[in-house]
Amino acid sequence: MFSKVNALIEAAVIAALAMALSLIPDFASWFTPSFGAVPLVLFSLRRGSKYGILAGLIWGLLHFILGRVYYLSLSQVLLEYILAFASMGLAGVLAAPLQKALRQKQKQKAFSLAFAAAFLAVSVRYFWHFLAGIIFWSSYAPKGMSPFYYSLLVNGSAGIITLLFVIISVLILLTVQSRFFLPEH
Ligand code: 218
Repeated sequence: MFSKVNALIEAAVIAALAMALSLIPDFASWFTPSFGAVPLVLFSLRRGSKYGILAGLIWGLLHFILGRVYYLSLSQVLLEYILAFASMGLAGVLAAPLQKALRQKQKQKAFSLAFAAAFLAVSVRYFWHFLAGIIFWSSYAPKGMSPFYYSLLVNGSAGIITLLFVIISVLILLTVQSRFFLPEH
């Protein structure tokens, strides 16, 4: 199922890197960007969704090992630390078209595909957090604010800032080292 040893090793390293970046900042602020999303999306665009989802899953699981899980209930934790993190690997569904565009030197198409992949990964992940926000985090909403708008505000802003960081990184890497997205082994 996971036959490429190089890709497996990369998945483990990327998950560890994403987890290390998740420790910034060192306090719970749901408005802050998820810096770990950067290596995860880049890796998914290099290796495709199967390895990307695996790396996302490991990233989510590392939160348990390091005691970084905010637990409200079992279903909340499964939604926010398993499903949401694994979803980030979905960026990899556009890896093959991106690689084709790069090989054919279609720079503009490559940029569009990478942006679409980043948008897909980040929006699916934050959709799960948005949903969890309405269902599980409503008691944290300021008085008078509906759980829907509270969750949209919190997770929408975190999602947009995260997407911004991911898009800037993709733009830089595609410009200076597009070979990253064309693994040889
Ligand atoms: C309104 C609201 N507050 C907090 C959370 C929890 N949440 C949000 C974003 C990301 C993560 C994963 C760890 O970084 C978590 C647990 C929420 N969903 N909604």
